[in-house]
Amino acid sequence: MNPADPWLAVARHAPLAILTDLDGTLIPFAAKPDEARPSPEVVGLLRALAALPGTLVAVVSGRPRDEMDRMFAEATGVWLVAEHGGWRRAEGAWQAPVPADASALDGLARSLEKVAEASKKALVERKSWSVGFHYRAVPRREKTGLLVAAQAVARDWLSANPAFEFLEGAELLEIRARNVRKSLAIPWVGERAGAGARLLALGDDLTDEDVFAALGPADESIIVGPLLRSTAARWRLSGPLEATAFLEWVREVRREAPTPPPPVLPVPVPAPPRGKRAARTPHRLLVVSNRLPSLRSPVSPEGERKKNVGGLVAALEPVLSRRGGLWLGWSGQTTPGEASAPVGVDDSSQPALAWIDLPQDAYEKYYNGFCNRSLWPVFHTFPARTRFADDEWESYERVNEAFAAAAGDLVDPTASVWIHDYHLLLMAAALRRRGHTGPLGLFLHVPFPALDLYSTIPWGEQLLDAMLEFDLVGFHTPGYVKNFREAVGALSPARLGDDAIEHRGRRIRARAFPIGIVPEGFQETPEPETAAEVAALLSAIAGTKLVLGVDRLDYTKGIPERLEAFERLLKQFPGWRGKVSMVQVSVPSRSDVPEYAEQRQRIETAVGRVNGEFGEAHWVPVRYLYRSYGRNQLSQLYRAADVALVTPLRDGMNLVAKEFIAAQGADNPGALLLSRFTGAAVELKDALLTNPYHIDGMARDLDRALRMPLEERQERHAKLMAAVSKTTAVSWAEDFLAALEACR
Ligand code: GDG
Repeated sequence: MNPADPWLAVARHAPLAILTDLDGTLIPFAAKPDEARPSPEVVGLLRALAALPGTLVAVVSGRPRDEMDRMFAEATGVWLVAEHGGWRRAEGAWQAPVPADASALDGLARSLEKVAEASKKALVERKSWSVGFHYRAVPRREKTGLLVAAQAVARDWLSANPAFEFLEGAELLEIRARNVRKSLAIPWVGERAGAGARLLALGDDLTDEDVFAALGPADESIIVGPLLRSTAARWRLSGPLEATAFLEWVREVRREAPTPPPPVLPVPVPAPPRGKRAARTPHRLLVVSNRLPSLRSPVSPEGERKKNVGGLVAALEPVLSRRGGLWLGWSGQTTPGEASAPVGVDDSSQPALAWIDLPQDAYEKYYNGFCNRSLWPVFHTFPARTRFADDEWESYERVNEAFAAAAGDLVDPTASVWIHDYHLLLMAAALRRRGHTGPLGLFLHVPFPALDLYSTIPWGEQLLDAMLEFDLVGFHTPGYVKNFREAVGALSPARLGDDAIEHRGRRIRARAFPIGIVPEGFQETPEPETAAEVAALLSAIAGTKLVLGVDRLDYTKGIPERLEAFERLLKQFPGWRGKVSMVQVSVPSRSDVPEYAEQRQRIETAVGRVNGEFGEAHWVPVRYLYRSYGRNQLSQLYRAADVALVTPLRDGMNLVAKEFIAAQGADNPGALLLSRFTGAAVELKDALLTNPYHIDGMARDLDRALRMPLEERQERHAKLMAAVSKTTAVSWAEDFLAALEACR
């Protein structure tokens, strides 16, 4: 059969209803929506098609009505659907198919306009049922910061407005009423086209997916553009030029002029393999981490989400969204018994997410056990807190297998996979056993310990052997790379070359990629309502200098030692009594691991001791907050601090140090007292470096930081800010991915 035959049958069918999106489908994107207009040729083509007998043409777009009216004034007979199905017009006046109250969007539009003010090039568009934040024209280096800020505003608003949802389009963030969708156009067009009609739908973005999914078996769907996500469309054309050429051919066929050969035909979208637990998606990049950026409960289709805060999410979300990648992680749910649940996929989120549940037993043994009571303390150089158990190691192996099985189901064996952290060190080996040939990368967010410590792991050789199945292994610092190479040299038969490790005929690259932050994300002023809470705290300590600590509650962060140093300061430098206040924010973490519960008690005892010994009616020396704050509130606290105490006993990088620097004003910046044993100390050489194991020394350093003259603080801050701006979250992710691609 000639491949054109089925398409000839579609093109000749009567009645035929053609539903097509506009931007990205018939016309290329422009920097601003009003710069993109259909050419007279495209308008003429649609008009000519609509004029043919038995042919109905509807343009189904996200644009507002007035723009549609203007663009299609000459397109007699073409039906219009505006605002993603929220308005439609055949002949006569526009009609709204669903009643919806969208007045709540006014407040959101105002907040987004404030974000857009930071860049002259961003644009907020208020439509009847949605608000759009366009950032296509924003310069590249400002884009991510702006997007992160806009996403944060939208997320907060959505949590209070569940009748609305997020849509992330092509460099457009849109918040829209949930009951307004493009697929509302299908029954409308179908009924009017008459009995026996076939529908032909063309579209390119996520909003077109519900049209594709709602079509009947005799209808045809064509996705226009590169295939970056899984789609309900059955066919694909590579871009607007091909799409218009194809429609011109349909017009010629329907005119019953001598049928010309087709200039281009849609190609089939590969079908998902049968019998798999989840359909293989077309994503070419998969990120895997133990936790997902937001936890979605599969039993909550309304998409109730708990956002996972932290630098990794801020770094990877925008990079993955832009590259059309998929992110796999644990759902946050456990299942009873041994069986693991099927893989869940949500392709409509940005980035697309996939998840597995863990059996309750695995959560205990793999996560609380081997990850957090074995690997975490060894990698952070706490041998006394480390213990190993055979059943926990076996659970770790099983969970790594389960993640690899899910990954293998989700992406093609040639796709790139980027795996994160100490939870998943065995995953590359498990994926290779399943036939994965594409590049596999690992980034370790924690330190890699020195050989004598590493050697305490009973399965250390197996772990290293599995890690050598990656093509690229990334660490925060050259010191960790050196430790890793030393362990490989001692415990594996691999050969250490200058620029790669050679093993089983493959080359493995181990390199430092220091992670960064999105500096702009810490330079925003919070909304007055959000600011009030921190303002109240600040007014309670007014008149004293603020020494600030912010950490997850973890024994690696050295919080009791820091409190002791503060206590020592008050003892040895009594002049500071009544003149300085310490605020310690401790974010609850791993509270079901005994060492963490014990640490919490130790901290609370120390706080009680200092306040009992030194407190006065008018002065509370330490304010201890066991809770988390919003990012903007955190920035507000950072900005108000005279000294940040970032004094972990050991830390892979430590993002709080970088965030504190980014939040300071250049005119009167605070001082950073930073532990030598953080990865951050390698880049932030101009901080005051301190040794958290030496309490007297730390107290002296704190005194020096509190007394540091303005000029010195400014000089140090300028250098530190340059370091923080040099490697950002996004450049980190882009650098790693570029190096991973180079392994292909
Ligand atoms: C691991 C490695 C490495 C904290 N409190 C609140 C809050 N946070 C955010 C901070 C920061 C993040 O959490 C903590 O990051 P750290 O780097 O300081 O520490 P870990 O959680 O231990 O992270 C570490 C990191 O991975 C990245 O590779 O640097 O060495 O241990 O971003 O801002 N965020 C919000 N409210 C809070 O109260 N919103």
